[in-house]
Amino acid sequence: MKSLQQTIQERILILDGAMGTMIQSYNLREEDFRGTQFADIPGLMKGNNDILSLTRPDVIKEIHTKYLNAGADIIETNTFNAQRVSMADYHVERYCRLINLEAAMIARQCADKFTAMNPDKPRFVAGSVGPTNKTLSMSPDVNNPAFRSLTFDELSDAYKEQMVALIDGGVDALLIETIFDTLNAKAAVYAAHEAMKQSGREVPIMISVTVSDIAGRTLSGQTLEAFMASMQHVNIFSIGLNCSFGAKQLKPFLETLSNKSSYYISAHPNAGLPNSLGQYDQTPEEMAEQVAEYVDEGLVNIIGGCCGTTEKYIELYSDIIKDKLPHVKGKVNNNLRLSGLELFEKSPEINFVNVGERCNVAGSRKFLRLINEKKYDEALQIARAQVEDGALVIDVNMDDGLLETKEEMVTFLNLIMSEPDIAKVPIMIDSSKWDVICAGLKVLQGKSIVNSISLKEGEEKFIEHAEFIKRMGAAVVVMAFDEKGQADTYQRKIDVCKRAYTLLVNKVGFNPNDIIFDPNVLAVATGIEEHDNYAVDFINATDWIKNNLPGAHISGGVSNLSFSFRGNNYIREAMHAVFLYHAIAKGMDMGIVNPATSIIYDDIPADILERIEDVVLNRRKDASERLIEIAEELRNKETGANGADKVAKDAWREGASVEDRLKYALMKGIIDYLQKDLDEALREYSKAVDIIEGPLMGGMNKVGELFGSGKMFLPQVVKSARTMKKAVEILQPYIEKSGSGKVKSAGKVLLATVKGDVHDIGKNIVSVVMACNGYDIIDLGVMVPAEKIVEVAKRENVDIIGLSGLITPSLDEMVHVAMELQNQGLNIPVMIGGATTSKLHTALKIAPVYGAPVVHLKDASQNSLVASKLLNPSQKDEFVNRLEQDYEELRKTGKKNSVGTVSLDEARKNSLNIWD
Ligand code: THG
Repeated sequence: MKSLQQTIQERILILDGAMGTMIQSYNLREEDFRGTQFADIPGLMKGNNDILSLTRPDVIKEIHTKYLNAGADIIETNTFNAQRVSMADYHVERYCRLINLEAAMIARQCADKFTAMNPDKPRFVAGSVGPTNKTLSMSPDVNNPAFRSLTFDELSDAYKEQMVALIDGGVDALLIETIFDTLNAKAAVYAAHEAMKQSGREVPIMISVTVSDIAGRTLSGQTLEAFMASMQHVNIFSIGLNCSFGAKQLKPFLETLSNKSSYYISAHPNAGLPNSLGQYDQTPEEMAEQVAEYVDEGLVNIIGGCCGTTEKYIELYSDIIKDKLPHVKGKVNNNLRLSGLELFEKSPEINFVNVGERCNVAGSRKFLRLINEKKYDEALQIARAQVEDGALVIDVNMDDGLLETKEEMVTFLNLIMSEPDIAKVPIMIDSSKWDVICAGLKVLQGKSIVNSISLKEGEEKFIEHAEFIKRMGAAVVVMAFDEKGQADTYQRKIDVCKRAYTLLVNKVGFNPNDIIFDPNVLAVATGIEEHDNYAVDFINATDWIKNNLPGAHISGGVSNLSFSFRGNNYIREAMHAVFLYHAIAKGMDMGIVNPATSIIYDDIPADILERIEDVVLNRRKDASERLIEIAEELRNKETGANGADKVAKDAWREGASVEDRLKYALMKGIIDYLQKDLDEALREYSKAVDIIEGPLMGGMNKVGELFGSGKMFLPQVVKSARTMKKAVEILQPYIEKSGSGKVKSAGKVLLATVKGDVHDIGKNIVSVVMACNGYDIIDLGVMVPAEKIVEVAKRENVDIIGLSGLITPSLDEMVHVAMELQNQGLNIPVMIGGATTSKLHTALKIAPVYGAPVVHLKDASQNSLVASKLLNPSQKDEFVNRLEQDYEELRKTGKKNSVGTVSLDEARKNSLNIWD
């Protein structure tokens, strides 16, 4: 007999319909449910469908038989609620093993009977595992958001008991379904692994989520993409959606799963939406018509039904799938994926991920005090402020000798989960205590980062910890420590990291992209000569790791670097900016930092910069003394307590014109003085619009330039963009009052990721940055066919078209789009961007087929600048001429190498010279 794994490659499989709806039609009474076995159990038994496998097995058998007759390839056991947690409601928790065993055997017998009748159509049994009646990620008590009615361990134990019985009873797969809380699902997959180990048999794991709102989030608030990141560690056979809505409303979410995963896809929707009485009245024919769309569009491998469906619905499926091809599993890139409520994907466009360091009792006196005093609201405020300041991940550390470390970690993480504006980002669980890390992992539904493990206690512990982290689905920071201690030289750092990498990848099977090395940021300028080369060693080790340990990321606790300058925040922050500038250039892609920092490399005055670089790059023997000297001078200028902060913080305002202040505020993303400065500007300028087009735009252009040259990183750019938005909001009423209506649009821009490509991070960044620069954006999303681009470009009369793509086939598709534009006689400039695109390819392949300018852009910071040149009649010709000359040059030199052999880096280098 063919296995489930073989059969699914050949055709679309039919899953059965609802068990509950069918049971209802039998109008069973309390005695039916209770039987003789449970006569003495207190309370009501009616409604406990799962007990019927023991008390009315004839009914269950008949229902399975009806579905098998209707053509179901897979039937589900009658065990949706059959674990201790739910069964406790009926006081029958001690019968869980029996219920599951019996249910699995009934289904097994029914399926085998049908297989025997027609071996060409083998029938399978999926063990149904529901979400239980409790949720691990939310508090049932409104007054106590940190409270949970159940723990991860309790739930996974309950699931394990159920699953062992299902496997023992002979199921072909486990279907973890109607998932509304990812943490419950994580407990289920954890249990599945344990159950398979115990029963000695592996079965495929099928996952099915239910979305709770039309935005497509789970009840516990995750987006589907965040959910998939949380489940990335599981060897998933199929992923899908069930319950929630009818087939029609579920379709867009099914498309998300199909496009963004590499699993088989299942769907078992409800029979439409419930009416006001909670009944489902979509007819089998109506439902079949909607499900047929899934099939026709190649979205699914398994189709079935949930609430409201019966065998009448399922029997129509055979016709729908006849001669239709099953969904072909997608491919996903191997970027590091993390999640909170939302997905965070570290794509190549994101050059640096800043992890907020402030929720650390050892790193912030204020945070320590708040936790000590149990002022959790204020402590949460610190987390929120970091997210607002652009932190992409939040580090949480409760390691303090006088705190109940584990309890505080759990409480704080639970509290974060009830604050969507914080919980949207992934968490970094920071502790040197293993039990604290375990406890943290067991309360987070997202895919988190464990910070950290190391070889300091030897290989055995290291492997054991790594295996657990892998099973809990987290990424990991590995500190460059070993049995001898902290790796403090270049050679030690790379040796330890290499050893850890080999163990993780070869022994543990850890995903290399989930490994984040921390080669130890140690304090420099301490006066101890051995410390002088610490930053250089870190930077060089970073370079080595990037080139030798494929997939691994590099992080570090940046603020450690400047401990010797405690009290002098300006020097400290300037040192961090310098360090990051050099380390990011070598591939440091993550860092634990203070996200509120406002100092960027470029504004450090030359004399200070020189002395800091002397220290960081260890360029001269007396570097430390010279930096201390200048730091003292700075301090002497300060007045009063807290002077360091004050002077460094507000010095930029003194003596500066209102234009310069606005520009500065934009660059730094400081909103504190916007209202004040804009009020002042409004008195000076006759038109509010001029403030936007003058100083504000000037500031944004500067941001673009700095980003382009690696002196600002993405979160800072986004912060600037947000500040711009805020400024425009403040000015909007004045613009409206003056009658000039809206701010004059800088131009209308159509953006699209081309057909065949689903990547949109880069494009979305372009969209944000351009919108903040006053462009009207029409974003057509991903997988956009050429015809659609042409149609919308014409209809909306756009000024510029931006095409994005990340995968190689997108290059050809871009050529195709350009040809279509040409065929339709359009003359709209095109901007090209995305990881595989290059100036060389644009020059050789795209520009030649289209009459209007086609400009390749290196990153999102360039678009606004280039667009403004293209749309400004006085600049356009010169720009286009230079572009054409440049392309001509590239065509001459580039062809020699042929496109295929020019590396992306070379192509990138070539593209640097045009807009500077
Ligand atoms: N690597 C990894 N994790 C880490 C570190 C690391 N976690 C902790 C730490 N190092 C990174 N976090 C901080 C947080 C704050 C400070 C330094 C590192 C800091 N705080 C101020 C000080 O001590 O002077 C306190 C300021 C205040 O009280 O507000 O510098 O290296 N993997």
